[in-house]
Amino acid sequence: MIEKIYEEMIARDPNQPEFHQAVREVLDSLEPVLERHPEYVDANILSRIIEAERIIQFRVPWTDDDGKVHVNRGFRIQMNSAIGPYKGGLRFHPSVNLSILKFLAFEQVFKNSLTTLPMGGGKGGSDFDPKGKSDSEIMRFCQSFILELNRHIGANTDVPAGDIGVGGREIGYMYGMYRKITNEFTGVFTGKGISYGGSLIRPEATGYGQVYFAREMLKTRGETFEGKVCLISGSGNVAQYAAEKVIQLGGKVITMSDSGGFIHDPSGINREKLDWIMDLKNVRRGRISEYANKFEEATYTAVNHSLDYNPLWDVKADVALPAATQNEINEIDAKNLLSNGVYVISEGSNMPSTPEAIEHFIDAGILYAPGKASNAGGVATSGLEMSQNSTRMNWTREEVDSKLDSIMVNIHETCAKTAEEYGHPGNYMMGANIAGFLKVADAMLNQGVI
Ligand code: NDP
Ligand code: 2IT
Repeated sequence: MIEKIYEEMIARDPNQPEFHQAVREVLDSLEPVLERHPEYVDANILSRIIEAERIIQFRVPWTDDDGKVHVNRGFRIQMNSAIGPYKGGLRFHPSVNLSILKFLAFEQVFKNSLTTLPMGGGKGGSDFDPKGKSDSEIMRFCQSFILELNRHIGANTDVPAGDIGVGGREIGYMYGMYRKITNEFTGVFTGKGISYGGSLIRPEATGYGQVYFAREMLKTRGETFEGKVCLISGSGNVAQYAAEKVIQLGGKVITMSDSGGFIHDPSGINREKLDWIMDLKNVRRGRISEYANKFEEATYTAVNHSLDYNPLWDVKADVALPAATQNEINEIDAKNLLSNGVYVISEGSNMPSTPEAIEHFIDAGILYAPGKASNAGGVATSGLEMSQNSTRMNWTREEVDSKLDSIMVNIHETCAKTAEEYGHPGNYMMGANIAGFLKVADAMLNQGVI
């Protein structure tokens, strides 16, 4: 039955490989669930859960600083609202298309369910490339994007946030335009600035949560981060705060990257060097290659597109924390990671490992956490931002961080327990997919065929 549903989906949307990949992983995990719960089969939950409730696509015209008019494409995938309003980020990157946003929205449904907070799943964005654009160009683009998207979102309908290419600056411009159009100050958007309804710890949350999850996995073997050598990919929001938390827990981060290549600093990226990277990326908006000019103990390796592997994953280490983009770890990378001694992988990016890579991790019996569990801290803290907005209260850093930490501990426990209950002990991927699915499937079942 699973095979048939999968084939029908491919026939319907043949050109969406990333979406197919995300669906395949979840469907394959659900076999033991369907055996125990024929009611999900009878209600055809699977065919319904892989079909978006609504997809919005729109034109985003904007004018650059020279007065030239450009047109990008905007999207919002409203995937599933059975357990709460649609919730998920917006991605601005030239690679954005329906396949990528549908895979992200699909993953978001299960991730949001795992957080235990009442949030459905959605995702959106544009093929707009923010690189090299001035602040005023970014502002005009964001305003044009919201001029259309505003009518489809709302604090109780759909609450967007950031993702690749969308951080505090972009959320600010979008929120400002939304507020002007609707004449309402509501909690639509998370990741807002602190002075206008944002939550403390939201910028840190995804990276911190990713490391808390890894810490929990290490705990099952009686180990800690102390002295662990860590590889991080990316140098954006998630990567920066994953690095910060690893440093705080006594680990040593030796790599970071951007789309141009990666830096390897065998002496470790310490607090002072990380501050320099944060300034480089968040203020000066420069390239990671500059790190190797500033700190001579480091080397920079440019991405070589003719290689069929990423040399970043071919460095000796204990822990890998991917935090850049989808499919950044392929089968060769997985083999390299394993042969270099990596035995903890906690995904910050969404779907960073190809199915072949995941198979190697699971076969090797290492501590492997899929993104929908280990990167859920970001959206969980978005959920906490929504709660604070609804009650018009603000929690302290310590309060939010402690709630985030408990949520990550809870997700870890749920994944571990569910994997065991369904006959796959130690397999966090099975645990995450099954536990995430069960809550949404039950809600769909109870709410009838809608
Ligand atoms: P940012 O835009 O802040 O940073 C992205 C980083 O990844 C940059 O260093 C970027 O390099 C690099 N990168 C992006 N695309 C590619 C690519 N195609 N090849 C190589 N490197 C690439 O995004 P975030 O840190 O927010 O997101 C990183 C990952 O984490 C994404 O997969 C996102 O979906 C996921 N995630 C984010 C959450 C959040 O709260 N922000 C929550 C959960 C998951 P460059 O600057 O050169 O493009
Ligand atoms: O992939 C993700 O979970 C995010 N980009 C964060 C979504 C959110 O709504 O905070």
